[in-house]
Amino acid sequence: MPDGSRQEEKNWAARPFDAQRVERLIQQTAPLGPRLSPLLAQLFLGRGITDPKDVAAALSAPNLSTGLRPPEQLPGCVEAAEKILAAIRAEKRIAVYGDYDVDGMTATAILVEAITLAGGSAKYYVPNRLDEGYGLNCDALDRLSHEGIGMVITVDCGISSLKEALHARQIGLDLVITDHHTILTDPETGKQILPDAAAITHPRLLLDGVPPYPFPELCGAVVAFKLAWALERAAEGTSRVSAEKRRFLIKAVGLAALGTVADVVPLWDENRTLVRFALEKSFGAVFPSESSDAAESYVPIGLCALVAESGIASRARKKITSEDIGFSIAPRLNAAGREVLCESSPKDEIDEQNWKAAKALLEHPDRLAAAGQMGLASLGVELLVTQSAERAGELAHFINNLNESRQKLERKIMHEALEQIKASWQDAPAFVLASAFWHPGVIGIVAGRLAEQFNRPTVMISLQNRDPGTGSGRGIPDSDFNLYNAFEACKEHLTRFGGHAAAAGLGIRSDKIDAFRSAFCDYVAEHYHDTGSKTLLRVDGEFPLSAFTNKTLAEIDALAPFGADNTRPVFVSYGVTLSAPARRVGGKNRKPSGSTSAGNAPDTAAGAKNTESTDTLGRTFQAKFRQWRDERRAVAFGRGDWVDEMNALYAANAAAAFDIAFQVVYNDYFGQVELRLLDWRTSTSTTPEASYVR
Ligand SMILES: [Mn+2]
Repeated sequence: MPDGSRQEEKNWAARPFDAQRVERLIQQTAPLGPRLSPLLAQLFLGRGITDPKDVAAALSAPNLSTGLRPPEQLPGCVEAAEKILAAIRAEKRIAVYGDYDVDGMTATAILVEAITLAGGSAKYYVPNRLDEGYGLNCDALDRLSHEGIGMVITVDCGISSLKEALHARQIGLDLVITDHHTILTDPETGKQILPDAAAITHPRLLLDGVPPYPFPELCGAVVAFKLAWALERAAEGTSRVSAEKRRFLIKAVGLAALGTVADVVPLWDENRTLVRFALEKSFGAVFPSESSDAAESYVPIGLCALVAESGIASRARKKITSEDIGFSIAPRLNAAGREVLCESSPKDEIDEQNWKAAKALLEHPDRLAAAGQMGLASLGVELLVTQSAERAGELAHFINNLNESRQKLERKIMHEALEQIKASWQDAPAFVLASAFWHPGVIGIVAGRLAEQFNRPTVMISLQNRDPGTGSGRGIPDSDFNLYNAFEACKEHLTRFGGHAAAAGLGIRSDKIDAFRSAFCDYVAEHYHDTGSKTLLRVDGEFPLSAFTNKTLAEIDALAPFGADNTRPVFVSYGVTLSAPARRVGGKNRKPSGSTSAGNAPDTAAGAKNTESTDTLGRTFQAKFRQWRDERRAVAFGRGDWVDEMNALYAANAAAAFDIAFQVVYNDYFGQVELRLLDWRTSTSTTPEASYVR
């Protein structure tokens, strides 16, 4: 760089800090529990948690009976449980109709097992993403009805299926809808438009005279979990359930936690309690060990097998983290639902082998019988419900291989999308990209990565073997921009749309794409006031390198689990120098040596805010930073490009000072804390020590 300086890539935005409030919070919480360190107090305050009681609650052991609202509070939940129990007692055959993402798969597994435990017989049906698409469809309902199914329970879908609900009624199917997606509203009256079903449970459902649910940010699997809880209570006829049912509910909390982390709902309130409980209790025996007794485990055996396949169990680890779920487990399960292999898709040798394995697994005679031709997502559900260790092993191995096919497809699509942007849309306020060569199951992940990288709302449309095409959009994390509303405003160009503020899907005819693009870009230009092309990096605090020790890390972990709306804290240190030139490590497609407990080489969950940078952007940056007598190892996955940049500055001046932004993680391999470098600049601080917060 000609002037020997370097600017940060992201906007570093400090969370509010006030030394007096830090001190006050420490004093106020002292009687309620262990004394807070200034760092931890600052983390809470910076995240808007100011009430000492909330701080104490966040730090105390997760408790389901005080930390979760009972199912009676969830709108429609008890009524749905009663309808299901009546169907069980009438010996109706029941099908749980799910979705092909982790939230849908775990929700399906929870209810299938709950109905069985309550004395009923349940099948599951997971639509094929490519052939059927998301949500209920009339053909599937017809097939289920022909198979003798008398009741269909939707999970993670169904709330906007007005037409399909009418069809179900016409063919005599009882329909129970459980969902968490956006409810249609009448623009004139503002009233909710609901499908005609026997019962509906949904956290945003407004019932006459009933106050709205206080924390509507539940994922589909948690809605299913609450219904399962209500069902076991109703079946038992008391609010205390048997030991067997209690065991099941603890296991179901684990499944619901997978859905919660994978669906990127905020990890606060009930969601945080649930995930913390799952990590400590439900997943207590997820890693194989001599002492663990299968009968004592609350983990589905298929999940244990998948964890073993994923490689995260290979280190001396006692516990699984939310980041393990988000970056390792969820992407693997999701890979099944992406249908990356299908009859018509082009295959290399490895894909060909995987496709043969898929067909053999789908045709297995012991397979839980299910209606129609389901896709590979049904294997993900089977992994979660199977009782056979052998079958669990086969499925886990297959799903792990499938994840590699997914990564390969994703790299190719990312590359082509970047080419399109470079060629035509560099200055557009939002991206609407389309291709007939993009696999519709993978476009959502790429849209999420582009939205984050360019700080612009992104819609990716696949026209592969289809017109209307399938589109998947992602909004901007940490912003007020609402993607669902944007689609609503442009709906004249769409054949269908649905979803949430941050992630939504659509259908569109190829001849409407240009018109949609200009309408969507106009909407974005008007409604999204971006802070420039840089993405926002929220900084929790500024501390010297010496502050980051194993003890500090334990304090930081008190805020865990980290994920949506509760991101792993980010710190900055000013005026650090390199101890030696930075190095590039790891092969192009290999994980760096020494995996860390805060996630291995990151692997993206659907819609997760973190981008998968490991395999696609290059090798890993590694360096040691020094500040006075303190030295810390730092890595940045996929940022091999930083090595040359930083070393050029170091070569010009070995005392060159940098300001670095990073997260702190524990490296199991080296047994010490290390920094996960997120951004850096040449130091602008002349007397850095003067500005430290100690
Ligand atoms: Mn969901």
